[in-house]
Amino acid sequence: MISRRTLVGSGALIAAGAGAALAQSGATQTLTAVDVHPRDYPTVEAVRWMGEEIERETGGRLRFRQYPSGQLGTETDTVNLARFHVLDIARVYLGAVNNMFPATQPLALPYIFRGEAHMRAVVDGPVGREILNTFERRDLVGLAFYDSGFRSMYNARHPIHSPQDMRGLKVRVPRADIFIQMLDAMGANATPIPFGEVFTGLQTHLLDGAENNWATFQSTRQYEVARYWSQTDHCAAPEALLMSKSRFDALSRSDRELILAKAQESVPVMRALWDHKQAAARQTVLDAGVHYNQADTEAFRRAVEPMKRRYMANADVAAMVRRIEAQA
Ligand code: BDP
Repeated sequence: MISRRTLVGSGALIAAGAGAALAQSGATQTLTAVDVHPRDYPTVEAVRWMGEEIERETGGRLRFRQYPSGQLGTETDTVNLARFHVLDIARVYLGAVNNMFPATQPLALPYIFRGEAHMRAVVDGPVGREILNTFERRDLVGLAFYDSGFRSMYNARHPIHSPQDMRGLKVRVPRADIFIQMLDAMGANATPIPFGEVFTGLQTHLLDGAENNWATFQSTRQYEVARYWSQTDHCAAPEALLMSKSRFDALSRSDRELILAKAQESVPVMRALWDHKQAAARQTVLDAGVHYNQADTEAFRRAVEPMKRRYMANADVAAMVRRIEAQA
């Protein structure tokens, strides 16, 4: 078990924590919001929009201070920092909370969504709401789901057509059992390392490849070292916007309602930014000469079937998957 004391290690964190405490005493309250992505990324921009809206609506009494680019640590770290109320808002990939919040697992299973519209309908509907509510069990408030597109495979060695081409490749995955099992099932050596270390890992050949969406592939410049993109579309788990529950509960009722409302309103804002970013990133990468191929997605689907069946052996997961599949 991580204690609050061990978490408050770095100077930046002490500054953030102290800032939050100071803000509490005055009229102005500052909520710290973190992300591993840089400033122009759609998740960071959507949270910025949300903060500006809240600042405007409260006449400057409540505002956000953002720490983008992973300044306050890995996603797993920041989720815990939010739980222990060292920081207030953490935007993380669902993979980062998959192990800790099993209710999120159905959304991260491979080939669970028929397309982007299906994924959006699921997270916007009762299934999404129920999953967001489960964050409360461990000191967090689930504010919203953001888009993360579909993830595909990229590597520095050769095009991947079928799972056979994955043999012997060290492929980075987020630190989540689902991702490790998924990539192992596809034939790779799944290598869980933090997001911030992937570029160096590829550059130094510690890794052969990774998997992610177009926007991340481009914004991290991983495409400069991994020159083969193979479209597998294997996972469309969304991003999660989470808030420290103790910080949330300490706010007035009207501030809590404002935060929830603005988080919901930030979803279409994020999606508009996302659609644009995704298309632009893909174009940048292809213009830079990355080799693109469509993989045999049916072969990948078959490869992960046994792994999916193991998850479905859990009645809760199976019930949730049926509801997801039934979503129009
Ligand atoms: C990106 C997510 C980011 C994750 C990263 C990962 O936006 O939050 O850290 O994937 O693979 O798509 O770890």
